[in-house]
Amino acid sequence: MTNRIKQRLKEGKAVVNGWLAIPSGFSAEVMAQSGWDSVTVDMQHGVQDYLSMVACFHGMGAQPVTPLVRVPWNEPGIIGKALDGGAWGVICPMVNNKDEAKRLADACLYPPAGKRSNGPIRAGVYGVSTSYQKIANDEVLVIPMIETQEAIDNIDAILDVPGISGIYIGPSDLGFSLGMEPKLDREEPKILGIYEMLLAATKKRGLFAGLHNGSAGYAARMIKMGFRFVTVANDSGLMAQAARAAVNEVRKGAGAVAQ
Ligand code: 3PY
Ligand code: MG
Repeated sequence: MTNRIKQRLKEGKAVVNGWLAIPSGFSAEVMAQSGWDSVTVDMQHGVQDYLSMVACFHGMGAQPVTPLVRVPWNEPGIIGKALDGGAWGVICPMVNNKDEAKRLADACLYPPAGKRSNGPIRAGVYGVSTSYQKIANDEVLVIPMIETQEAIDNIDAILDVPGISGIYIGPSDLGFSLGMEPKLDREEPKILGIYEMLLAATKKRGLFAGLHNGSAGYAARMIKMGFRFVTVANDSGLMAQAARAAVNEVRKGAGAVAQ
């Protein structure tokens, strides 16, 4: 088995990524049928634990989406377990310097490239059981999140760590770190300037840049700007949005009796 989004990125195509906060294999199944290229289980801020991550991977298994995880922190124990459980890429929060990027790459990659421990309990049965360890280092995506001033200051050293596949920007934490409001879909010239700098720094090394977005329109704009991995909101946000719109439409359409 190969990592389909890795192929897409190689071809210069954009990856449209779904995001799972809801700890349910069924909602993962529904999301996976919606046309995303990859779907990420969010163990940092989503209401997800290890077993719900595995349930979400089961739910998306029948669809041609690449299963990814955002781990809660840069900690080799959970990173190894997430990969063993079937993630084909790790998005890791708050990677701020070269040592932290190296720690992430070491946790994601088998020796000699890294220090990942052998035992792909579920990943190994993805139809290629005996050769998973041979292909894992080539297929697994190692994606540090860039979301602080410190990470911006150290970006060259972070990107030069062997094994890093690309970056994922967290706009709300980045805003916080710069003394601004924590939010997505930002328009501040300073932040857009940072995005341009990160796009140039990744492109020159053949790496991709990803971004978390709140809306489809902003995500499309960011692809045009150069991002090659965009997330749109998350399952719970999309459900709330659609539910609110349906309720409003009924009340508006039916008139006073439904107010
Ligand atoms: C952020 O905006 O800080 C994020 O981590 C998005 O997921
Ligand atoms: Mg963040």
